[in-house]
Amino acid sequence: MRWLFFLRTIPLIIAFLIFVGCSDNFATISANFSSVKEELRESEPIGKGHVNNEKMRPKGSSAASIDFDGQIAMRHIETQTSFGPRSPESPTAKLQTLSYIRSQIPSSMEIQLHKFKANGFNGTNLWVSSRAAKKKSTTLIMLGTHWDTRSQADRDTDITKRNMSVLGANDGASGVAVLIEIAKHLHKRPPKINVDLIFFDLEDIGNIGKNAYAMGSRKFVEEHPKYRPTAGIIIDMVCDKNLRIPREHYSSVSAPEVLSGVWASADRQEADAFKDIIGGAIIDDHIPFLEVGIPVVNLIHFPFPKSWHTTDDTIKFCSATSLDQVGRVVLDFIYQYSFNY
Ligand code: 1BN
Ligand code: ZN
Repeated sequence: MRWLFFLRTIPLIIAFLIFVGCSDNFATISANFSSVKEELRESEPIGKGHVNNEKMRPKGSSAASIDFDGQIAMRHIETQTSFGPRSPESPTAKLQTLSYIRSQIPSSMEIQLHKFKANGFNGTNLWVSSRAAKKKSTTLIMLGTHWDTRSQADRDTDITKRNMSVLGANDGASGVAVLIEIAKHLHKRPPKINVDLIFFDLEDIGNIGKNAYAMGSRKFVEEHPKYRPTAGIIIDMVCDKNLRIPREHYSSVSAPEVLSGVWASADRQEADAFKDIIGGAIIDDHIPFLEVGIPVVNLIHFPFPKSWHTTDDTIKFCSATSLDQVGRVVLDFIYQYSFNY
């Protein structure tokens, strides 16, 4: 009879064990939930359009984990350099590059070509709109880079090479590579704010003859007087193995909040290429925007690497890790802005 009593108690024992198991899970779930609440409290929005410069989320949370693929970005550099220099005297390479960039942009995004004339050159800026938030948000962040390369390697140590054009793995292709991968991320995980990506032409013929730097972005700003993004980031020369990005001077004077937001992202992303010191004063594609009062910062390697404006600006000095750092920082900035919206 004793074994019969034991048999009858088995369901009760099982029920008790299930309850103990569940309550343990329940305790874990509620503990996790309260830690999520703690996180949320720490990361409360600090106002519309305000760029955060505090650490708002603990590392390892969604803002910190951005799986940017630096190796794929390296392949974008390889492809662009395979076309040869993308300077005004290489129209075929320029057409191939434009067509390559277009082919990489997700179909959800709108592409416009801005054709312009500057100092007798024909230029093309490629303007990509990722407006997933459309009218739900009035915030628009502009991310830009130049896709052209310099027609003369006028810093080459070998003077016989100074008339040759620059291949521009770093100075041209690296920014394009990062922006293409950013476009793919924005397509997969649309932020709550609007983002434009602009690939500028004719940035890099400054001081050759009577040409200036940043002619493409200047024409873009002049010919789109109603285009007024909330803020922006220009990236240039971001693939070097020893990447070093200090706070560019004009950006720190005219767009300090955006710059602090970027450095907060660099901090969250543990991107040690970003140096918390003031760097050079660079005339790049951010200047025409700053001149009309749009806070746009320039993320650029400084002091310039040895390969700068030489025939040695090839992929051998590039690193996937450097591209990865810049990609993650810019995306973190966008998602943080979106989170605060
Ligand atoms: C950046 C990359 N720049 C040219 N190639 C801009 C620049 C302008 C750099 C003036 C140095 C001086
Ligand atoms: Zn250059």
